Amino acid sequence: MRRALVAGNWKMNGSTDFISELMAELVAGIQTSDVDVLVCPPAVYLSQVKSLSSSLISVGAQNVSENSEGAFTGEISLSMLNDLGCNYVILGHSERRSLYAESDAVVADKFIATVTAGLMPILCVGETLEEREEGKTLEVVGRQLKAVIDVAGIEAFASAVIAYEPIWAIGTGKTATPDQAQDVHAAIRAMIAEHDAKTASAIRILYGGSVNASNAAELFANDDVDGGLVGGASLKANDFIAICHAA
Ligand code: G2H
Repeated sequence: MRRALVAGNWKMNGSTDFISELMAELVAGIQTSDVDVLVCPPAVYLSQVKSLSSSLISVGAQNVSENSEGAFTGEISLSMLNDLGCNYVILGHSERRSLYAESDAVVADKFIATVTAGLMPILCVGETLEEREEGKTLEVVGRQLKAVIDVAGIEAFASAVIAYEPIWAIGTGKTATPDQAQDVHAAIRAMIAEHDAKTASAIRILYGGSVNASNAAELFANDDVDGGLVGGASLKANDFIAICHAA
């Protein structure tokens, strides 16, 4: 039985005042330990969020450097995230891949570095609308996964989470149907099973892309959907709390 995870990806949003209010509401509203809850604020607010969080809400980063330390202006290391008490890092989000040219190879290096540092990567995969319409969804998702498995080895997935985020559903209000999500999640699990059946049945596969308080329950009801990676709706306390309760 896999434990559900609901992760909030705040992206480049927030301020100290906004975060104080949001965290107070989340801490008050999230009293259940039936589901793992995670928030991923912008890096400059990680300390603030960690200090305001409860034992029921983990804190993670939206990105990390594959390098350990040194002359990498603007980057953040895994030892810094460890130092702040972060447990998770989102890797290979489509915004990182498309806007900051993160290749499959770079994502694989970040994945290995994250697992080695003892943090849990949330590896994002997903296709564009054009790729879906051309019937290439599984080819694209398979390529993105293979790039990491080839470099990191399947063993590294024992301490990882995968997030399926169809790019056409991100921030568009257009959600994959529960069936579309289930089909791809099952295919991802089967791809992992080709390497190791035990890892495949244990790994959590989150759905991301316009998850909200109204559609979360039907998405999470699918056998292979183990929670969500939530963007816009994670900035509204009541919505995020409702999504956590739906998992
Ligand atoms: C996908 C998702 C969070 P949103 O990027 O990773 O964002 O829920 O706003 O579509």
